[in-house]
Amino acid sequence: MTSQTIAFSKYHGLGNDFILIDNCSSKEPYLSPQLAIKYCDRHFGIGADGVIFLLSDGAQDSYRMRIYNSDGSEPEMCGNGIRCLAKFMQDLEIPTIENQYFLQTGAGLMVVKLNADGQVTVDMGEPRLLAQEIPTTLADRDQKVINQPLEIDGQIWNVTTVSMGNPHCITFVADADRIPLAELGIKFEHHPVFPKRTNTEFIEVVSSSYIKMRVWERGAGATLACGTGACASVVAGVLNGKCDRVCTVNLPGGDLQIHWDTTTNHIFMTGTAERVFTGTISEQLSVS
Ligand code: ZDP
Repeated sequence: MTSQTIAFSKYHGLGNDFILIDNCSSKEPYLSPQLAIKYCDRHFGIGADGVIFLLSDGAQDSYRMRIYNSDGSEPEMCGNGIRCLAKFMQDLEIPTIENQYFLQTGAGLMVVKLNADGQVTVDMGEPRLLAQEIPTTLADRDQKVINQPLEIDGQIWNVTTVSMGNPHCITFVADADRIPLAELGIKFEHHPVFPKRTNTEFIEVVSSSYIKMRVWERGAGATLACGTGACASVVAGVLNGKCDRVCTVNLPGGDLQIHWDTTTNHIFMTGTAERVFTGTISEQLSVS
C-alpha cells in the first residue's frame, strides 16, 4: 500500500456527471470500486454518477474506457461518459485522427468525433435486440421483446428491450413527469426477468421527431441524462412505429440528437460535454 495523489477532472454531459482519471500509465483502474463509491458520494465525496478511467490499449493511438457506476458496478458502456471522455482527451492534448478518437469499451469499439461547434458525436454501433443480448428472459433467447407485457406489483407495463452494449427497458407513457421514478425504477432495475439488472426509460412521445425521457439508471438511480438510454429509446420508438430515425431526445439535463442510420444500422448520438473543475485526491492505493 502506498499513498498516492491522483489528478482528476469532473465533467458532465447534460448534467450526467463523471470523475475522469488519466489512467494511461497503468493497466488497471487506479481506484477500486469501493473508492469509486466513496468519491461519487455527493456529501462525503466529490459527487458524480460514475468514475471513468482512460486507459491505453497497448498500441499507439489506441485507448480504452472503463467506468464504474456510483454503486461500484461496472457497466459495459456509457454514452454521456464517452462524450466527456473525448473532451477530457482533447484537454489532455491527446492528438486526434481527423478530429476523432477511437475508444475500446465493454460494448466494442466506439468512434468519437469532436465537432467544430464544440459538440461531440459518437458512433454507438448497432443496437442489439435479441433477448439473450439484453439479457432478458421476457422472450426466447433469439426473439425480440417489442411491446411485451411486464408485470410490476400487479400493474402491466408494455416494454421494449434494447441493448446498446448495456441493457435498457423502454416503456411509453402519456406523461413522463408523472412517473414515480424512484419507486418504479428500482423495481424495473431488479426485476427477475433482467439477470444483469436493467436501465429503464419512461418515454413520452411529443412528436415523431421529439421525445421526452425520464431515466432510472442501473447502479446510479435517477440521473439527469443517459446517452445509451436516449439511443435505446429512439430504437424502441422506431420499432413501435412512434419515432423517426432522426429524433431529438429531451432529458432533464438538456437535449440529445439521435440518428439511427439505415445504411449502416449504426446509431449516432450528438450532444454537449463540459469540464466543471479539476482537482487531486490522495489515497492509500493497492494498485500503483
Ligand atoms: O448500464 C449502466 O449500468 C448505466 N448506469 C451506465 C451509465 C450509462 C450512462 N448514463 C450513459 O449515458 O449511457 C452513462
